[in-house]
Amino acid sequence: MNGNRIAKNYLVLLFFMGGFFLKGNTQGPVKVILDTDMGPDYDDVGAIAVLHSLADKGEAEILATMSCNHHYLTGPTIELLNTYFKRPHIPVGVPRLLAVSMGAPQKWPQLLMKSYPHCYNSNDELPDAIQLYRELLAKADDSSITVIAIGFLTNLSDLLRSPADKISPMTGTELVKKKVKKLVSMAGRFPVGREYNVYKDALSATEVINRWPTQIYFSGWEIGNEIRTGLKVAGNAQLKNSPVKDVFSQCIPMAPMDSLGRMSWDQTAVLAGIRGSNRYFDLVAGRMVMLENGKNGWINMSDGRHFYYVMKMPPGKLSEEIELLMMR
Ligand SMILES: [Ca+2]
Repeated sequence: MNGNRIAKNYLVLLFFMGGFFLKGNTQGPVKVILDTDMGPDYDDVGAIAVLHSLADKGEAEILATMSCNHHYLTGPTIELLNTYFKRPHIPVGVPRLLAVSMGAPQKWPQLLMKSYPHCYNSNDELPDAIQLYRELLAKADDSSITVIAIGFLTNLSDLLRSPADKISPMTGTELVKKKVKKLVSMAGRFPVGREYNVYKDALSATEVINRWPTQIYFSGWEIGNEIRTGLKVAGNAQLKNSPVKDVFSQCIPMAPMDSLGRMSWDQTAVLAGIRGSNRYFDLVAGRMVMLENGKNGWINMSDGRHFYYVMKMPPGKLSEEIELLMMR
């Protein structure tokens, strides 16, 4: 009798576990293309660490990592970091058309290039980002790709403008509409303001804001500004031979404003892009609009296709969660 009850309970447990795993398998990891400026600020290093941590946990599948920044070291730095995180084969695309070129004032990419294995020394050795986007989207399932942009919107604008070619009979806009599920972008200030990723290439930002055919989720300047990370990474004695630690250790002491840790703009977009925003942020629906001089504004619309995040989780708690992922 007792044995029967144990067997019955075991079967019930298996039933619920089966349901759990079945649900997990049907959802699967989020298929991500990351688009980063990897240079001017070092939150991109924290963001790519978060991305790889979430991939390690089975929550994300990284299809490609793109640079939107012409600076010659951006592509090699991205490849170096992918290699460090044991994913050296992730394709890296770089801009071939007009793009902003911005190096790092703290010279951290040069530091990494001296210290860690990498295959490339210049963007000239890497493929065109737009071609790579088109190839990946052409072979993707419908509405299957999440694009996470943590830099200028240059590549995404060029992708929208790309014509049909031998890769696909669809234009870039048609490919995005069919294959992309959503865009999550660290860009803008809300409800109104002027933010670096927007004003540095305002023409591209305008194109994407006006023409991108899927939902766009914006993690604005005001979100990442509240979330400080990097001190625990820099002070973690157990973390050895880590490019993430090296960058934060080198850069944080160079700016008094970073004494509480570096602002974590880009990590927020990666985290919410993969896990969804619900646990971390409330959403405001509407439409982002471009104003003069690279400023953006906002129009509230209940049926809007754009959303901006508003802090829900206390910033200190979110900082802890992000920094744990950066140290994984
Ligand atoms: Ca960035």
